[in-house]
Amino acid sequence: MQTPDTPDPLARDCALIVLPTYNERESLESVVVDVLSCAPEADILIIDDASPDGTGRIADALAAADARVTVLHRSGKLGLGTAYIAGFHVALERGYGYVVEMDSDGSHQPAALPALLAAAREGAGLVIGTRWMPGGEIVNWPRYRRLISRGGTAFARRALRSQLRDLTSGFRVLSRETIELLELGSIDSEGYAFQVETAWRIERLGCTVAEVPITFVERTSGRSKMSVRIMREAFVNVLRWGRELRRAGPTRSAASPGNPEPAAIKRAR
Ligand SMILES: Nc1nc2c(ncn2[C@@H]2O[C@H](COP(=O)(O)OP(=O)(O)OP(=O)(O)O)[C@@H](O)[C@H]2O)c(=O)[nH]1
Ligand SMILES: [Mg+2]
Repeated sequence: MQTPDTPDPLARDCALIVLPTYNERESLESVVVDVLSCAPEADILIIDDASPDGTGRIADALAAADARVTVLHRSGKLGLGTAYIAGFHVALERGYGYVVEMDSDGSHQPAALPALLAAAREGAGLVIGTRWMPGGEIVNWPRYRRLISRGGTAFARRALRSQLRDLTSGFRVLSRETIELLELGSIDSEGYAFQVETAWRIERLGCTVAEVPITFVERTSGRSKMSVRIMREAFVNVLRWGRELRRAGPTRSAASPGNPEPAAIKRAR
């Protein structure tokens, strides 16, 4: 992995786009090419968990071809949540002002990056690329996936008293300041639960959250890593956090007891 010795002060205005990969050899190259063309000022960090299909070698070739791309290789499949936490640490060390979370399977459209980054630069601590809002769309998802996503979001919103409309969306921008506020060491969930946990914690911390409509396209290659275990983790964790929230009282949050006010949400953009 390439890492500069000292953070570049100019990096404060820049974004690090974190692309976690596990067996994404068919989609990774086109995602990286499109991201670099849609957000030419940003850098990319690919985090590959020793993909058996050779995705890591493709990532290395992409890094060798363009200095904006670097790769973090991990020893095995350690989960999406820990991949993003590793990416957050790298971004803080290198001095970036923003981190983008993005899938590398083609579901998240690089063309949405300018709007997401603009919302972050306008001051939102968290920008969520949102499917379930006017202007948002899902292409080619079967009915059961829509039901799981809508049902899961409705359940989590209610249990966590959240105002966010797409708690499980994985296409996001976090500001450096927001990442510094999150206690990264205490986040233990991955998959959908990781996305719900971080969004909800940020909302409860009182950061400004912007929701920007996105079009989500079902992957056309590779295989989903969604599993019953990941869905169960999300369900169990949301129930637990909801219980802690109710015990903490009507306005106080178990996740951020010192910050009772929920976030200011910027709605449609
Ligand atoms: N490094 C790393 N990446 C992972 C891991 N699990 C999933 N990913 C990547 O995280 C992104 C999201 O995973 P997906 O399998 O697409 O999950 P999803 O988007 O919820 O499911 P689909 O909609 O079916 O694609 C993809 O780029 C995966 O390759 C992991 O354990 N480690
Ligand atoms: Mg996906």
